[in-house]
Amino acid sequence: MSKHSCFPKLARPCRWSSLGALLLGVILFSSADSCAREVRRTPLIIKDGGTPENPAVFDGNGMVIDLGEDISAAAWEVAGDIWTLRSLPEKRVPIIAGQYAALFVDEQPISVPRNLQAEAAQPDRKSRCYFTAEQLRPGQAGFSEGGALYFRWPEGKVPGKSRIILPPKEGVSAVSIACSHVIVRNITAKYASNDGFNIHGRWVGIVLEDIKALCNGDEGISAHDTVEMTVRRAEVAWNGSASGGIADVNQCVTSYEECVVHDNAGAAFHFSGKNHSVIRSHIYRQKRDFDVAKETMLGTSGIRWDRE
Ligand SMILES: [Ca+2]
Repeated sequence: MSKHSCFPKLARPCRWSSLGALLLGVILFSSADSCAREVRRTPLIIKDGGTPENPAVFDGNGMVIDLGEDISAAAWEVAGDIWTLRSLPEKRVPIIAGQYAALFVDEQPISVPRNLQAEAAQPDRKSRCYFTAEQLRPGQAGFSEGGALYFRWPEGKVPGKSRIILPPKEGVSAVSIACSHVIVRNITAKYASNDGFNIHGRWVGIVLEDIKALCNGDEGISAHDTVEMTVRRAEVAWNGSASGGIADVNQCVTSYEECVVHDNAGAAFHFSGKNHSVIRSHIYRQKRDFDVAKETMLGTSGIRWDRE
């Protein structure tokens, strides 16, 4: 396990004068402070687990994984609240419609709706038909035949006054976990094109604690396959997935405790795995709290849902 270390290594022991002790305090304090704001710009893959009795611990110490690119100053063509970018940054192609956020205005995910009427006329272009700029509602985006990206500014954001953030190319998650018996804590994952925290496979004994999953193109947290995972004290917000801020699927078994889930584009929780529980959690500014597939088990208690 590559453990993250905050503090500078002190080469050899020495006796401290009170001034020295004070200086050390300042160094350690400022080091801890800057560490708390460390921003990592590349995905993190956690591969080293422990045992059921002795799980490995990956403590991010407040690390922020931010995969977004600020394209506010790109060559936007402005027509009122419709903004168009004629050419996407290098290696970017139009994303499919109906699932992910194409970009973010500050924290707000900008969705790409499917144009089902156009798809009916072009069945070979499933999820590849977009609305024209004029047809978009606030907070929606689309792509032209030539690959231009356009969007209508969301309500509550003044055109030109907010940052426009582009997630990386399709399919990139901020944190991937590929091992069993691991506790992952104190990490904020934002602006991935796929999930903030993504877990695939047959891993068991995964615990996420005191994490934030904000502004990811797909879900904030998503467990797949036969993963068994517990999440405690997570904030999951402004994620762009049409499914949910959290989407646990396939045959996974997951439980959530003391989580806060708000402002996600889909439901707060989408469950289509085997068995799930959510207790003592707060949901707000969500059109839907739980979206649960047939045959999937869900137990809840102590849920507060404020429908603002
Ligand atoms: Ca996903």
